[in-house]
Amino acid sequence: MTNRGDVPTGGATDLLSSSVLHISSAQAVSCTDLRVEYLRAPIAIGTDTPRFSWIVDHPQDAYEIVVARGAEPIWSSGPVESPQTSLVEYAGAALASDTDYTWRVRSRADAGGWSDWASSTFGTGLLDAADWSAAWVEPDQQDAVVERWSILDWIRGLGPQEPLEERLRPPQLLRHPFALGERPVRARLYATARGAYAATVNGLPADDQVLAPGSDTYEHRISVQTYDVTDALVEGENVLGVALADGWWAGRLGLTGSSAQYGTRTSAIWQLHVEYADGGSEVIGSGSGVRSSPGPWAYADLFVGEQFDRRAVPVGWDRPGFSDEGWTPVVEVGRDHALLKAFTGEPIRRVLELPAIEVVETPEGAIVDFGQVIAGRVRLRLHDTSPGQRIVLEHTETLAPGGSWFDNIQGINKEQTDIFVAAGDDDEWEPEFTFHGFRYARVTGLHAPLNRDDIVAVVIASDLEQTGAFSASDPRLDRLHQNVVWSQRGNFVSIPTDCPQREKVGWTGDIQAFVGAAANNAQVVPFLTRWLENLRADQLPDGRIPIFSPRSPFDADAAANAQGIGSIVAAAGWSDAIAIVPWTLYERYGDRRLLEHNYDALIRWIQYQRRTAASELPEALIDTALAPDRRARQALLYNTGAHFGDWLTPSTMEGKPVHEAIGIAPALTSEYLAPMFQARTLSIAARWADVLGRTADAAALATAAADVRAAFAAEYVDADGDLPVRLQGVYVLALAFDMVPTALRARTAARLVELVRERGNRLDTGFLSTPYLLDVLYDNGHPDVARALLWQSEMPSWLYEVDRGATTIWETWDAISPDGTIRPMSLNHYAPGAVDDVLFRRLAGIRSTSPGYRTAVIEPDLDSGLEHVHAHVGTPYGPLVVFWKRTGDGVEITVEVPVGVRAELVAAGHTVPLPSGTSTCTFPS
Ligand code: RAM
Repeated sequence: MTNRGDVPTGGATDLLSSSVLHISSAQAVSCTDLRVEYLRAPIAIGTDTPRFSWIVDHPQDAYEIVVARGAEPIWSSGPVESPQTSLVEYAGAALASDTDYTWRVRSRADAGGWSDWASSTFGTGLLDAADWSAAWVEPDQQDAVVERWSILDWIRGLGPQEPLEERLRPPQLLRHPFALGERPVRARLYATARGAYAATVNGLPADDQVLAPGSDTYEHRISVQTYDVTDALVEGENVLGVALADGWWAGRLGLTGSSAQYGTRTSAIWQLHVEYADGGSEVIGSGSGVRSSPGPWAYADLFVGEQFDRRAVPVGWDRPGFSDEGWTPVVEVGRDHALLKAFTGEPIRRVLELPAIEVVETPEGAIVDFGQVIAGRVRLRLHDTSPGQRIVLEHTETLAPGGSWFDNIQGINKEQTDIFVAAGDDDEWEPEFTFHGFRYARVTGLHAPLNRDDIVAVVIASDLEQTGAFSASDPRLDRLHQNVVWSQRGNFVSIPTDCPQREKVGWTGDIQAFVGAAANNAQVVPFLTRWLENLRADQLPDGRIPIFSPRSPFDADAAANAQGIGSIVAAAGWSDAIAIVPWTLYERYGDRRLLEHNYDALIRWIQYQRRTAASELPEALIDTALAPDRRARQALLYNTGAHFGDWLTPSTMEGKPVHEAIGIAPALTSEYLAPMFQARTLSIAARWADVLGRTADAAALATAAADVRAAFAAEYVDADGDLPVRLQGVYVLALAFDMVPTALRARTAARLVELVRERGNRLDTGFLSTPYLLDVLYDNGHPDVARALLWQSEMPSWLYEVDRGATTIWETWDAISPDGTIRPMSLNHYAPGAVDDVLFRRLAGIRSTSPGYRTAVIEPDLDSGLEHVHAHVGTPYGPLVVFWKRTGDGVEITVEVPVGVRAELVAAGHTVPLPSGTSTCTFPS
C-alpha cells in the first residue's frame, strides 16, 4: 500500500484535475465562495440573523467578519479563534428590511497569517409585516368553479360534470401605471399572490423565475418574491404588469384533482420600493389605481394545462402609453400582511431545454420524443400560422402500445394538454402557468409536418445547485443515478412533491425516504427549510404532522369526511419526516438552526404518539383480558390507527387492480411499522436534544426510545428473532431501527436473507423500508445479498426499470411490466430512488461521520463487481471526491478531501488518515 499524499499523480488523478486543490505554504491563503444562508449574494434573505459561509484553502484557526451598510460597518466579529467556516451567525445590531449589505471575511491559516479580505453582498427582504402598507387587489373575475372529489370518486372514476370551458376560467392581467420623478438608483419589487403570477416592469419580465409565488400552505404563510427592477424603471411613466392565474391557490391539485382548495378568487399584492440618488425614497403599492382585464388565456391550470390565444393579447398592455380605459378597476380586498414571508431559496426557473430526439408523424398528430421524462412544458416555434389556427399539445410520460395517451395517469383532470390559438404569421409560444410530467408530446393542428428544431422541452424546477455526481463502470448504474437526479429535479418544484403528472403534492413520506439521496445531489437546505416551515405551519394543534404539506382547508375537510385511507391525517413514517428530514440535513450540512426551529414540532409529534399509545389498543386486543405487564407494554407502543404502512410493497400488489391492492400493505404492516418509526424518531430526538444542550430532554427521550424498543421486542419479536409478518420490509425496518434484541439480530437478518432468496433475490419492500434494505444487509453481514439485489434486473428491481428504458424512477416497479402493460402509476416518483444514497455511501463509500462532514469515512465497496466508481458530494467545505478503480494487480483509490474535512480511508483491511488535498492509495488485491 502506498499513500502518495498531496501530490496529484498521473492516471487516476487526471479525471480530477479540474477540481484538485493545490496546497503549498508559499501560496497566499484565501477565502472563496462566500455565501449567506447557503446562497451567493442573495438579494432578499428572510431573516435578520443570517449565517455566513466561505471556503478556505488552508486549515483555519481564526476568522474575522465585517458587515457594512454602505460605507458604515455595522458589525465586526473581531478575530475569532475558530476553525468554523460554515454558517457563522450574524451577531450585530438588528438588520433593516429592504436593505443591501456588504460583508467581508478573512481567515487566518494556522500555519501563517491572514488571508486577504474576500467580500460579497446580501440584501434583506421585507422582514416584518409592518413593512407592508399595500392593499391586496382582486381583479374582476368569475369565481373559480369548486369541484371536489373524494378518493372514492376517484376510485369509481367519477370526473367533472361540465365541459372544460365551463369549469376553468381565464387568468387576469393587472396593470399598474405610476410615475417616477427621476430614475431611481435602487428599486426592489416585493410581490406575491393568492394564485400564480408573473410580473413585468415596463414590459420586461421582473426576472427569470416562473410560477411565483410557488406552493405554500397559503392559509398560514405566503411567500413574497423580491425582484431587482432598478434597470427597468425610467423617469416619468412606468407600468407594472401582473398576470394572475389560479395556480396552487384556486387550481386543480392532488390525487383527486379537486379545485379551489384555498380560495375561489385570486388576488395579488405588491410594493415597489425605490431609492433616488439624493437619498430620497418612495413606496408604490398595489391599490385602487390598478386595472384589470382578462388576458389572452381562456384558462390556465397547473393540472389541466392552458389555452392561449395570441389574437387576444392586448399588445403593449404592460408598457407606458397603453390605454386601459376599457379595463376594470381592481377591488381592494384588505391589507392583511400577517402571513407574508420573504421567500428565501431558489425560485422555480426554466433550468434546461431538451431538443426533440425524434418526431414521428402519425394520423393522430406529430409525436415528439424528448428522450427524458421531465416536469416542464414545451416551447414551439410556428411558421406561417393562420389566424384562429388551433395547435394542441398533449403530454405523456409513456406511449401505450394501443396509442392511448394518458394511461399511466390515474385520477381526474389528467388532460395535460395545452392549446395555442394563432394570430397569423410566425410565432413562438410556451405556456406560462402550467407544467406537466412528460417525455412525449403530441402536436396536432399544424399545417405542415413538424420540424424537429421547432420544438423543445423546457424543464422547470426549483433551481437548486447541483453539488454531487456519481458514475461507475456499469452504465446501468449511471442511468439509475441519472434517473434519480431527474426525479429529484422533476419533483423539486417549489416543494418536494410525489409526482409531477398526477398529484404535485408535498407528501411527507416520500421526502423522508429520499432526503439523504437528495442531499448528495443538490444543495437542498434552503428548499427544504422553506418546506419545513410549511410543514410546521400545517402541524395540527394536537401535534399530528400531516401526511403532506402544504395541506389546504379542503384537504382537512376531505380527510374528516372520508373513511379508510382517505381519512388518514398523520401516518407512521410520513409524519416522522419532522424528525428524519431535519436530522438528515443536520448530518449532511451541520445546520443546527434546523434542529432549533423544528424541535418543538418534533416533540409535539412525539407527545401525540405517546398519548395515542397510552389510550388505544390494536383492534385484536380490545376486549381481551391483558396481563398487566402486556397492558403496560401496549400502552407504550404507537401501534393503532390507519397508516400507509410499507406502502406499495410489491408482493401485495401483484395481480390486483391498484385501488384494491394499495390497502393490503397498510393492513399487514402498520401495527408493526408505526412503533418502529416511533422508536426511530425518539432516538433521533434524543440525539437532537443533546445537540441543543437540552440534557434532561435527551435523557428522557433516550429512555423512552429504549422502553418502546423493549416493549416492541416483547410484543412482536419471537424467540427466533422472527416478526409477525413475513415481509422483507418489516424485517428490514426492525433491523434498521434496532427493534430486535442484539442476541437475535443475526437470526432476524438470516430470515430477511431467506425472504429475499424466496423472491429470487428481488426486493419486496415498500416506500418505508426500501431506503434501508441494502444498508441493513451490508451492516448485518450480508453484503453479497445487497449486491445481488442491486444487480438484479428482473422485476421488482432498480435495474429492471433501467433495462426497460426508464429515464426517471417509477412509483412502482411494475409501472410498466415486462409485457409492456402500463399501469396507472407515476413514472416520476423519487421515493424508491432513495437507493441513490447507497450508491454514494457504499459504492463510492462517502459517509459523513460527524455533522456536516467535519469528519468523513471513505469506505468503498470494492467487491461490488464494479471496475471503477467516480463520485463527489458537496460538503460545507467544498467537494469531497472519490475515484477508485481496479488495476491489473489491485485497486487504486484517489480521494480529494477539502480543507476542513478530516477524512479517513477504510479499504482492504486498512484505515488510512487522509490529508487535505488529493491522495492516491493503492492496494494489492
Ligand atoms: C400517493 C402519493 C405518494 C404517497 C401517498 C401515500 O398517492 O403519490 O407517493 O406518499 O400516496
